[in-house]
Amino acid sequence: MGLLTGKNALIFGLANDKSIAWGIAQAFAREGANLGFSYAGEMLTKRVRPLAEQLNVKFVEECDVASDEQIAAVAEKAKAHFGEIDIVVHSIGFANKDELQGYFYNTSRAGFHLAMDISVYSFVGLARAFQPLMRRGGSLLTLTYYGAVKVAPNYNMMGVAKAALEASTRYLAADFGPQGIRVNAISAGPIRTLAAMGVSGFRDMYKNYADMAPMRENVTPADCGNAAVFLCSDMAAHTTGEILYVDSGYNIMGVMDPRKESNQASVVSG
Ligand code: NAD
Ligand code: 0WE
Repeated sequence: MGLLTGKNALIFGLANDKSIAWGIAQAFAREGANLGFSYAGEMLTKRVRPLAEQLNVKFVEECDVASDEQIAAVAEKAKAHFGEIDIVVHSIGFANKDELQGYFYNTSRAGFHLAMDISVYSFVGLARAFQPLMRRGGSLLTLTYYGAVKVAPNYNMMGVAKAALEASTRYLAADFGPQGIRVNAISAGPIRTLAAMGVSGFRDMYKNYADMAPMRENVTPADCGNAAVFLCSDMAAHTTGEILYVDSGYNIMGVMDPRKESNQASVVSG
């Protein structure tokens, strides 16, 4: 028996086989969850359908989370297909490219609103729409990044949006706790996905990250998948409102360790 056997899980934000959502989908399938996918834009149909087939997922619905109507429609269809829902994963973020370079103070009002709408409100909107369908023991999960807490050059508007997303995770956890529904976030290290590859300077920061992180390794969508299994399973029955770092320990470092290879042997010999 898997850790998610008997649970119905909906995953939002699958774009392709590099997506964090795909790492989560594969881990959930392995643990016996009954899956449904939602994606944005017809363009993605040709990528998402084959992935759904790989995991034998029958529920595949388009939903632009900028639209309350589309969120309501996908919740309606999910109710018809699954009856009840145990898990909703929100793996969506978006800002205009203009808002992800140069100075944060140059952020436009429209760019600020767009990033907050797609990257933050959508999680609240999904929580609202799915709350009536959710069973006790269920959970909501979102994806965040350390740029919410500390300044990451160029992340700019997305950092501010992620800070609001992390706060939203706590407020939703407080709202839904009495119904036995948990709300958590995974704060992932940089991963080469579609959303990340469109970012100038990502390559360098990806490499620097591995050099600075205690474990000297980058993280993968599969790592996020395994952490998501834990957070959405009964193993995390009393964990809610939490931001779980899946980052090779990067966030604990205050100052970079100048030792090139501080492996166990050199630590012991001093
Ligand atoms: P991705 O491009 O594979 O996924 C982003 C998804 O957001 C896509 O599926 C896209 O279709 C969806 N999306 C954008 N606008 C939408 C809309 N209006 N309606 C519905 N869906 C919409 O990239 P990813 O890196 O897997 O991103 C998933 C999540 O992980 C995001 O929240 C991102 O901020 C977060 N994250 C990414 C990294 C990283 O380095 N890649 C690190 C930490 C957190
Ligand atoms: O959350 C993210 C990705 C956010 C993102 C990326 C894009 C690129 C293409 C949101 N919207 C867009 N819009 C686009 O048009 N990450 C954590 C990955 C990421 O993005 C960065 C990073 C890192 C890390 C942007 C600048 C600096 C670092």
